Amino acid sequence: VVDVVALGESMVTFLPTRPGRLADVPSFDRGIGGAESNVACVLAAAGHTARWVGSVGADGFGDHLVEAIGAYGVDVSAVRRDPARPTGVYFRTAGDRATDAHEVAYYRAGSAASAMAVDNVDPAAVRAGRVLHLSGITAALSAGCLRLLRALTAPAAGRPLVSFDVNHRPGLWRDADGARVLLDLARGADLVFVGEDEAEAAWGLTGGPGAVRELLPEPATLVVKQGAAGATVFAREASGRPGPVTEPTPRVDVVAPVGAGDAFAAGFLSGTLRGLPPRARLRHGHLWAAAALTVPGDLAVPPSRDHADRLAALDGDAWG
Ligand code: KDG
Repeated sequence: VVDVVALGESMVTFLPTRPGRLADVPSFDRGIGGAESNVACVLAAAGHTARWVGSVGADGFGDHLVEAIGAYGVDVSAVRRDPARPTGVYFRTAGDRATDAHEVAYYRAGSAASAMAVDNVDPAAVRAGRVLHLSGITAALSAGCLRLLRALTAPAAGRPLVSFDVNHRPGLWRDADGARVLLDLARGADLVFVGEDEAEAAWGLTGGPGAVRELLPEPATLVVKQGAAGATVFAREASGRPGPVTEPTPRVDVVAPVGAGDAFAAGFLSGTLRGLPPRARLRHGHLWAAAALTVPGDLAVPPSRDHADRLAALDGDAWG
């Protein structure tokens, strides 16, 4: 049994070689991206077993994604190669360090991944993990992808623990239904990650983590990320007490926030798989996110398990 299966679209990413508007940046460095495969890569780099399920074109960019994600130690045997559709790509600008205002240009409409559907994804490969990690990005790709996510988050006997990162990407939702769809999908998951900023943008919530929990009482575990302030987990199991646990975010010199949410989810999932208590899960999430925040691309190698365990065990003052 693999620890985590992550399903979603991965893309070749193009990161600017210098700051500026997309209109002005003359050259880009190639990287790999995709929220769900990022989670799989970081988990594999930390010694967990992880599989990525996706679909890429039968093209050079598809080869690159399969090779690069495989090189992290992720099982890519269930990735589909679609001869009729291209691999998605996206470009981004460096963004403003303080505000993270950046431009993103996706070239993914009609991509191989957007054609993923209930009838072309192997259910055995998807359900083979202890955890199935999904995100709201997939729901925005096509009607077929949305039906696939609905099927995977529907109650089913013996399903793996379903982890869902809301990942609200306004640029991908052409209609107002996105907010409603994301809420419905989150309600079907066992573990949900959502940023306070996303909860405000999608659902108009401004009342902090408590307001998010009120809207989303269903998932056994709900993690509300509060950016530089901290993160709060509401966990019905594990702690034995129902109250929320909040852990401040360690201060780091941010290079680029992209990928930090994925690394956070991976760290939290790692703690979950290891049976760590809620506070330690949050700390691992923060530590792994800190690694991603301090590199320009999506992916950073997380701290080793020993190192992360030692940092997570520091007393509260080091964290507050
Ligand atoms: O979390 C990082 C992702 O946003 C990035 O890799 C691209 O998956 C991506 C998306 O759809 O925005």
